[in-house]
Amino acid sequence: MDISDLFVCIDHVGLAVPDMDQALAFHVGTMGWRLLHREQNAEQGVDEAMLGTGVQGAENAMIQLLAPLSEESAVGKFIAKNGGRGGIQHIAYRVADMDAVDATLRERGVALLYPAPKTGTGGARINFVHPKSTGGVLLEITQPPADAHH
Ligand code: V0V
Ligand code: CO
Repeated sequence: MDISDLFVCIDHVGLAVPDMDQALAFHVGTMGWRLLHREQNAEQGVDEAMLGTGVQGAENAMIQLLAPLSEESAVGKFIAKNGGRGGIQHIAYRVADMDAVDATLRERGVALLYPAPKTGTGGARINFVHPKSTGGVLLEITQPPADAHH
């Protein structure tokens, strides 16, 4: 299958942050990005804030601030390896049909982290490709729910 048409856009860039309050003060207070959504995702081990910019109500660029819920979580380990500092933890591609993209990537030998998609921000379906298979960048694939605003 040609999956090129199924990649819609970069949904968000995920930033690991050691301190959510400080990160919000900078990205929202100083930079003026809008706070679109707050959520805790216990399965992913993150406290999350989705920020956006662009036309209000139709933000076309998003960043996801991720503070770890524990040291053993993916984001906790990332920050520890980075000397206690934050950084770019992942890039998320939005797809129109997760099942089709998932199946085609597997056929092409890509090792997705989860055997089936898990629940992400706002009820999205998410999966990841390990940085070892991508040249060093953790890639997320996300399909937002049909009624998502962003
Ligand atoms: C680890 N490595 C990374 C990396 N994390 N490289 C680039 N970006 C990252 N984020 C490198 C690390 O430096 C080592 O390189 C190597 O990978 C170690 O592999 P590992 O032993 O498997 O490392 P771990 O235990 O740190 O785990 C890495 C993975 C973990 C990718 C398996 O982070 C994971 O399960 N991620 C998926 C879940 C996740 O990230 N959730 C948080 C976002 P050397 O030293 O060997 O060269 S949640 C989210 O985005 C949501 C909810 C949403 O958007 O909806
Ligand atoms: Co993400």
